[in-house]
Amino acid sequence: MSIIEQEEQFCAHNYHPIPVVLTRARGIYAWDTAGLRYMDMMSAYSAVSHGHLHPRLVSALNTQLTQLTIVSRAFYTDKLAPFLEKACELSGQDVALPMNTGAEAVETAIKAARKWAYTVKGIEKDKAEIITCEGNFHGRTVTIVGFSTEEQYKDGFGPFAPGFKNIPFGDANALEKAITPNTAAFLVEPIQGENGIIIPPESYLKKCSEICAKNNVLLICDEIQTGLGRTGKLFACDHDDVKPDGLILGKALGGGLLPVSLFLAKKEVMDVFTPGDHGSTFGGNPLAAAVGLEALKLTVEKQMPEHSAKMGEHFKNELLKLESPIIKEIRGKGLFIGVEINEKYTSARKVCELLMNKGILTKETHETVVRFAPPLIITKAELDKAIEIIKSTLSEILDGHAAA
Ligand code: IF1
Repeated sequence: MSIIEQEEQFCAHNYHPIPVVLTRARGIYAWDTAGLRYMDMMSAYSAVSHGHLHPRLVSALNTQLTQLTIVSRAFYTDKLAPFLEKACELSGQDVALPMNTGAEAVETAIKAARKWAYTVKGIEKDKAEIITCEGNFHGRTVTIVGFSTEEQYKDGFGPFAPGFKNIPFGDANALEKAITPNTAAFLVEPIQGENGIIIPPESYLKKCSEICAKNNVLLICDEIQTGLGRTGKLFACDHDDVKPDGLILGKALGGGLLPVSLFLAKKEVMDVFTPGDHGSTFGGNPLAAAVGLEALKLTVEKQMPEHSAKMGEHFKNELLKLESPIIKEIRGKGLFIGVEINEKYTSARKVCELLMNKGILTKETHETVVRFAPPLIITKAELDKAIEIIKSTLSEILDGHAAA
């Protein structure tokens, strides 16, 4: 029985992986069990922004592994506070609450916003509303998928939590109109990832920030995917010079080694939590804290946001130069790029499978978009190699289409 057949038999079918079996990775590369090398242009959905097994992150993990791993938050440890102070310093937030997965940090933000609404803003108990956007992706818990607009993410999982209202993404007036006296917060991705790398109009977030401030509504930005340099700034909020009332980080915060997430907020918001209100067995463990701190330091010391901006610009320009009729649109900021495929010629899935055969690994999102989000350490030469592979793949498709 092959590994793929074994996984078919023993693993739930909640994914449809690209047919490659990986066994090793380092930097921007991964190798399959046949020893073939691939460029990872997906970075585990941006969790591997530092590259696979970055030596400084592995060293931070190995050192901590010889000292202390999990003791729960029933006790203090010497690693959590330095990690959280660095995260607050870099984000300009006052306080952080450590969790593990992105969804857990989003759930934490939802709880904080609701309790702030009742205890600080004075909204009537159980009446708090949180505004979210059509096309959102904030995780897979039942609460979170309850306000998804992707039917498949909801189908069969109801009933859902009340208190959420969706508005069109990118329309600040829609936010203004949706606010009621019961609105606690506006939860938004500065750039929508899963929806296909959707960039809002210029200064959208700035306008939303002003509308929220005017209405005493918390602006909470989900930067689980866009954070830590992915879009060419340390945080995507920085493109609009916006400091949200709450910030959610995850993915790359764990250095591609383990799940680390944070909900960060101003003191007035985080103070709603009193001992026993909220928690997590693994949240804030010293292993995660040691890696998280090193991941933050590495991001800044290696100027990864600046590199991401430069490389992203180069990559987008080279893609544009291909002038391929198969490419309908190229969207993105920094190394957070989505290429919309013209369905007349082929599907995004098909493009990903052909790219795999030529040594590039990536994944489609929403049938028509090929996502390119390589580790932020990728060099110009490596990107140019990727462009060559993409170029030959697209022309093969075109020839095949012409022949057909
Ligand atoms: C899947 C993509 C999807 C996220 C944002 C919270 C979370 C995510 C902005 C939850 C997670 C992952 C989940 C994974 C595929 C991937 C993803 F956009 F990154 F490609 F689904 F949209 N906020 N995104 O992007 O974080 O609990 O997963 O740690 O669920 O298929 P998590």
